[in-house]
Amino acid sequence: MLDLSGTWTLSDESGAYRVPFAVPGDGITALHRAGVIPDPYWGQNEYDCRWIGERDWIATRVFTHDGQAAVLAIDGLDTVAEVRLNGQEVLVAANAHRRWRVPVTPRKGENVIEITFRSAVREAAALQAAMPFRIPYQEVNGPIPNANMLRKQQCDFGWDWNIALGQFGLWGKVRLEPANAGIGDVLIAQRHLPGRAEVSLRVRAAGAEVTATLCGVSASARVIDGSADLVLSVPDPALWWPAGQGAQVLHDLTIECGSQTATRRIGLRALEHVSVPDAAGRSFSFRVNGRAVFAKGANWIPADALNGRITPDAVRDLLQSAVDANMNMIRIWGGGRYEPDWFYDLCDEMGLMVWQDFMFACHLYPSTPAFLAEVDAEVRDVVARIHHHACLALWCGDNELIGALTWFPESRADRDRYLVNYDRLNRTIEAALLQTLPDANWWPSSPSPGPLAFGDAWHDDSSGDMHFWSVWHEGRDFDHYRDVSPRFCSEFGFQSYPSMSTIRKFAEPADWNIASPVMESHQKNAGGNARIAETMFRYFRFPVDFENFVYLSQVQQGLAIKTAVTHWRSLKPHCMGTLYWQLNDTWPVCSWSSLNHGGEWKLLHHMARAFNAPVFVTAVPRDGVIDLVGINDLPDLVEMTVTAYATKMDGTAREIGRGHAQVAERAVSLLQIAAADVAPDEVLTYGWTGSDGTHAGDIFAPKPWKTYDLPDPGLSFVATEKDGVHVLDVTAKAMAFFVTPETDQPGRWDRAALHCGPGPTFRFTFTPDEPGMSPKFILRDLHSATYARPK
Ligand code: BMA
Repeated sequence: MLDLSGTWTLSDESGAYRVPFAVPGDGITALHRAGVIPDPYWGQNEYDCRWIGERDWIATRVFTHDGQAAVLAIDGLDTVAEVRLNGQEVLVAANAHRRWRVPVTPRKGENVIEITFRSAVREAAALQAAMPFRIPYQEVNGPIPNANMLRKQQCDFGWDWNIALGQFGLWGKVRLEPANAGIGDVLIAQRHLPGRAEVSLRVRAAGAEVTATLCGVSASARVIDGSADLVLSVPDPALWWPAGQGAQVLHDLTIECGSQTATRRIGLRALEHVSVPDAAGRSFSFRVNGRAVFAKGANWIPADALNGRITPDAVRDLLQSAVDANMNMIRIWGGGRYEPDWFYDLCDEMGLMVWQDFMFACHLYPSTPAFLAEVDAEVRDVVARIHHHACLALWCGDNELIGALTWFPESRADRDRYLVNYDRLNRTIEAALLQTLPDANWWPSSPSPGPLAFGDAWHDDSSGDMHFWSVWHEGRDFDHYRDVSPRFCSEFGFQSYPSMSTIRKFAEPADWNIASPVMESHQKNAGGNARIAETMFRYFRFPVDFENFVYLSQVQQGLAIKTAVTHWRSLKPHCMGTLYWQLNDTWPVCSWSSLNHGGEWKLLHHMARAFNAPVFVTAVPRDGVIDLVGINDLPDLVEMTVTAYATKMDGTAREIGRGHAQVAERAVSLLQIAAADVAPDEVLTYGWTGSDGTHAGDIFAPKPWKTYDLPDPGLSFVATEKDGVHVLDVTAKAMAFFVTPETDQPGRWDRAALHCGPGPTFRFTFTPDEPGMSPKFILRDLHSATYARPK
């Protein structure tokens, strides 16, 4: 095998530019590293970088070879490209989502490989012009037009959180393999029977016989017509579980054919997607090894807008943050990419179930024979590549394509045409998936009320999965989250500004104003900043300055999502999943994410860790009552006890009730309090314990925070350091809400947005990214953020 990763040369069609090109990587990152363009993420540089995607680029590399026949393997070619070996065309490709394997005969000695990347912007426009009828795309998610024409990461042409650069390049490895390498794709299916797991394999191989071994069990089969079928029966299998449910046991499956060996690391588990008609409509849930598992998590978008900037270490950190916030599922959203193999390895190891969309989002798509043939090949290829991962829970046809039928004048005027057009695409995906993997968990679209149902899954909460956007996109109150009872909410979100440490990476202090052109250019959802500010007026007193606006925008985002998640968890098992929009960011931007670009936690992420806790109590206000509902996601029953207090702003508290119940998989009311028991100048504070050892508490403010007169809590702290970890012991003289420590150094806090009352000490710990720093600390809380300090 000859790895062709490393430094190539990149030049443009005019010959004006010639720079080193790190492969795998993208051309824009190469131009930036060579100093030809500024950092596209800084200020408004984005707009000065758009020209790059409007021309062709040529990447070349020289290598030496022994001249034996070989296979050129390319794992990610973005997108419309011709590949030449020693001047001869060997591949014409137009799909960034596929792997390519081409037989080639290099010369003995020196060879030149050359890839011409056609301008994706021009190619997309030409394809649209050649369509039999116009295929509309969503302009708010496409400042560069016609992304829907290309099998390319759709957000590369911009999105309502993404920079629009039209990147190109090689996002996967490039190598020369010996011709006739013995083992190709391996399709793996599992069946779980009492006391054993039956693992069936279909191995594509060039050879006479294949032998496979798993957990000490071996089987062999002859190769017939290029493939061999084997069954391995594993007694008493050690099972894989999602995070929070058990261990993530992984086993090496070894496949041998002649002198060739291949391995796949698999987890043994029965992962069922359950969606059946019931009294409410149609359910939607996951069952792992026979146990119903409430899915808690978020939507995943690409780890960076530029592929060349993505590193496995940074992605590991993002996924670890998901697990640390008590998540067990991510949804790989359909406007990005199918991730590289190592991504799914990480999810296997961490117990993060993956809901995998096929890569179609928000636009309409062609159904020409050429387009569908490309989709068919893409689906078969991707499924064969990643299906064996233990984390893989669901294959979903697309993101929001059913809703999109109602978004364009063309499809509104002729729904028949565009619905049939959509169904051709959707059936192509479904058929290619199920022919490759007959037992796959398939869901036609997200959101969808169910198979062949084309209703409004943005507002109908009875069936299937729901995208509930009324609070953000329609400006409804946070309480409106409690008006719907989704079966599984796979998208709902609320924006915030990125943290100051992230803002410093793209804006000078002179631009630190919520309406400055630089801040506005880092907000891609039209009206987004106004929505954040307007919502603040509804719930809070206005923040005293820009930095406190940033902080309060994150408090507000956290409250919105907490309201949704905790309420829908209280409906368990009617509702069986909450995946908020969105976990991460592709660049520094105002968005719905809970992690800043670069991985630092926003307040929502800290709050999610608390509100996703397996044993939890939430306050549900309704009809003059506040219901304290106990939720338990652990496999075993938990005895829960809750004590409730009405608490004044100075911290004086009166006990107003106690409750107790056994909580298993169904959420249970522990205590009901008359709403009138909490006076207008009081909040409800409550603490709970569980027989599993849980000891936690929370606050519920029945009225908007702006209506409470907050005394200065006189927050103070004592900072100490041990072995590079900094400890802040915080005390308050009155109630202090959403207490958040900040530093001038990069690193991670163990918690934030904590409510502190007078009396005890509240401990926060900070682990800096680099040891040996002497960070400075400050504290923010609702009072410091919204009450002007006396001069
Ligand atoms: C959803 C997503 C994305 C979008 C988000 C915020 O519906 O599927 O298309 O970024 O809304 O508007």
